Amino acid sequence: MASAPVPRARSFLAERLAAADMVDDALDSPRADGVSLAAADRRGVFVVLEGGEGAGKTTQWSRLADALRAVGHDVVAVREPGGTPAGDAIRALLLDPASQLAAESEALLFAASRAQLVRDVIAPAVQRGAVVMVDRFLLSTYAYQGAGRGLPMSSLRAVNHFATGGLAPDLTLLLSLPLAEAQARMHARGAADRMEREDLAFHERVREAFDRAVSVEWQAQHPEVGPVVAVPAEGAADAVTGRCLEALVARWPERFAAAATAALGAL
Ligand code: Z5A
Repeated sequence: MASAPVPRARSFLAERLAAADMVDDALDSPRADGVSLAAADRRGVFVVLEGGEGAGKTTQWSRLADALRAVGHDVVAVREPGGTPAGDAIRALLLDPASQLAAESEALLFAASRAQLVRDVIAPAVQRGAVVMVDRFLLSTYAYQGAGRGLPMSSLRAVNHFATGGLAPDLTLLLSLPLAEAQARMHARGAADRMEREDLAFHERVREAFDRAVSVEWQAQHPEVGPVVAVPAEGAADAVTGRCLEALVARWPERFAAAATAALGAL
């Protein structure tokens, strides 16, 4: 008599991902601390600035926050890693050239800083209706720890879903600048941190990963990153700010048209 088919054993990875899904379910449910991470609870907007080092993200993050505040928007601007006391301590460890970190430890530390920032700052601010502007987020992990360090994307995705509770940016502005120009800006600025000291091949892999994230196909496969639009970062800072504002207006015409008109007039 033929025996009943034996169910195929699930792989170790599949078991781990199933376990991660169970945790995600718990995070997507209403939380005892009142911080809901569900998309339906958002009154504000969650905008991320991304790009390789030297592209001018931090400059634009600060200029955009100022421009939006000047016309009355409630803006919360934070950077990754950091933005909370725990995150700032993690940042110091991650960027210190003296830190000896395995790639896996590095990825987990970025995720730990992100988890704290989401719960303490981003989710509450988006819920109350603020414009939340974050200098780097999940896409940086995919570019630096995924493409740069070569860590498996499935692991980065699972760990970061746990860290973010499924909270995805509403829009990422990806500042795009030729690598040589970005590096010239960094050399002009001086002193390099632990990540910036990586070799050119590392930074080229990071750059290619950011470039891939602009495609419709890549974004369809990575809904956890949210929509990504490329913003050319060449030229004077004023011109780049203008392009960033245009991208915000294209995504949210009613919310940002007045701010953009005022800011563009003042540039
Ligand atoms: N990282 C990671 O590996 N994984 C992750 O998940 C996350 C981060 C979240 C954070 O370092 C490091 O962590 C980062 C990625 C990694 N490392 N790297 N390499 P950070 O926060 O200290 O640094 P950064 O995010 O890379 O920013 P940056 O180095 O300061 O670059 P930037 O923000 O793109 O550029 P900037 O500071 O605005 O400008 C750089 C210089 O160019 C400065 O002197 C400006 O005055 C100048 N600049 C800016 N705009 C212009 C224009 N338009 N023209 C001329 N000059 C300009």
